[in-house]
Amino acid sequence: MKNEKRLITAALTYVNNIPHVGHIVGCHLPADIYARFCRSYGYNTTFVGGSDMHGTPSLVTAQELNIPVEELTSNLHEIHKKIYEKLNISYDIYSNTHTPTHEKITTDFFLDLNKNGYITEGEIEMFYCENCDMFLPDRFVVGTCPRCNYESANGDQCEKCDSLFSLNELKNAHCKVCGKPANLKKSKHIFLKLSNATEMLDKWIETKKEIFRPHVYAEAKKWVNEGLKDRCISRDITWGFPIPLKGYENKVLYVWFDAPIGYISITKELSEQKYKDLWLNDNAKIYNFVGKDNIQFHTVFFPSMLLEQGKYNKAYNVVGLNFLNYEGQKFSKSKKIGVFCNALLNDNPEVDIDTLRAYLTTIIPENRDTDYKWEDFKNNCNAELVGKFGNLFNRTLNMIKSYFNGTLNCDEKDLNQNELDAEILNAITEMPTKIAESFEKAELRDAYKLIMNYATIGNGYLEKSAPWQLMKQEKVKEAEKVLFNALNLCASLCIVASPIIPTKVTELWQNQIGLEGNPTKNDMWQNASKLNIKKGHTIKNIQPIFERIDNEKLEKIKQILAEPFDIAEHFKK
Ligand code: B3M
Ligand code: ZN
Repeated sequence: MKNEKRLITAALTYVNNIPHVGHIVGCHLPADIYARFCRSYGYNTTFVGGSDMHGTPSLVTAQELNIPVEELTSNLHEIHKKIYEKLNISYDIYSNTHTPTHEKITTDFFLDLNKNGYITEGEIEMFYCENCDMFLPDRFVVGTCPRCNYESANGDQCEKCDSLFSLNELKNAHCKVCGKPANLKKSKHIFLKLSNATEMLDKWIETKKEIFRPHVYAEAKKWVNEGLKDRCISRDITWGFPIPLKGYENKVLYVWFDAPIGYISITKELSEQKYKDLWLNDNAKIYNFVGKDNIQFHTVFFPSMLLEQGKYNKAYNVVGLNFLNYEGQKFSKSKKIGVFCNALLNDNPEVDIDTLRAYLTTIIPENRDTDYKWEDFKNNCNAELVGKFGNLFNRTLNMIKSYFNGTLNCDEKDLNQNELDAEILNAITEMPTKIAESFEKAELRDAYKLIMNYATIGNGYLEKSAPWQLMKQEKVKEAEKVLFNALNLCASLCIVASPIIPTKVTELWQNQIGLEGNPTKNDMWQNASKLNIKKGHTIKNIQPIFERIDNEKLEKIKQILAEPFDIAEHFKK
């Protein structure tokens, strides 16, 4: 086990609806694969996540459904948790941001910043509804767009013509809750003095030049170079944490103020020791996996808070991802376009989780936006998982069974190596290192490709060594040696593929190859370059590990996974 401590975080998802596959690919899955790799490689790894309970979107949804926002968010939190469990996202803890621990840490954080002079007061103008007696956040104000005359523009933006304008330009503004006219009114707010942090922040971002992906570094730099403006962190809504200052009794802290602090409090909830080791100690490496629209909050907004407060560890890397599209279009809950995760709540034998995880790995939007395509889902299963990976195991195990009754009686010492054997033994020593390099850099698509190449090397070896020929020629010892080498490669493959398809490799390792232990165990990676099969090894049951998908089956899977989630129906009791 290595000494290095790592904390992996996945962005805390809003719970105003259920997750769609874009959330999975854009954050939970890459974070999970990375965490699984780190555990396997021997880092002392902790992986935390949770639901982002606060914020206007949940409040708006709750009001639309006419239920208390606490009910909406706690109910959806449980659903999110279950879906991530079904997808085998290996959180050490999946909590949320509406807990006493989180409130305490957030309040203390705020008070520290206030003491350090990083908070300032100011006035802003906002829409106010006399009838509801409240200030209206953007999403609570509707009016006519000053540019295109669309009648359902929200606050300061119009989704029809995509324009942004100032609040006082919105025509015929009225309250979304009660429908009465809304008027602009001034009120007092608190701000983070982002401008004060510019120098410190710029220095910190510079230290990340070689660590952040280029698009993440560029975005952080852009924000700082454009000049940071003070940012309002109070909101006139009733959902969120109170502001511990006089005169702000009717306001709450902005959701983006408390949400990233959630990483700290959720770690603390997991264990006091981990909180100390990971947050109060600079040696621990923190990796934040976040979607495209969260990058500025993790590279500018939150780090500035951490720098100004001065107590906690900061991210080592912010692994910012891009967007996932669906068959060339944007995912849309309202238009019901996409792949939703509600089907995962029920047991659907048609939907194999590792087959899905493997396909999703191929479309992780690491360096650019990517596209979910059903045809690619099918092809990845048939050509890669069945054709390359599964095929290697199947052939190797079947030959061992039929030629040697399931037991191999050779040993590495008996190996009379020819060139082909040397190549494969070389691959077993070298491929795991190469694959680890890709995983380490969070280049997960490359890691997956290398894993499939590794399987191809195994298939090529069988092809060229042709144990079936050797058997015909009565070179039994030779054939046994080939299968011994191939089975060792299979065992190694189980270990290196474990971050992506953990269930399948466990099944292969334990029930088919018949090895002791578990390929997904912590610190297992070091065994990937060794020969795990010993003299006298007997294999167990052979079964195809992945199932081909034909068009009919694809249709079925599609119907299950593309079924939209009706939130109103869900909350109707
Ligand atoms: N809840 C945005 C989102 O769900 C936001 C992330 C918070 S991370 C601290 O995409
Ligand atoms: Zn109103």
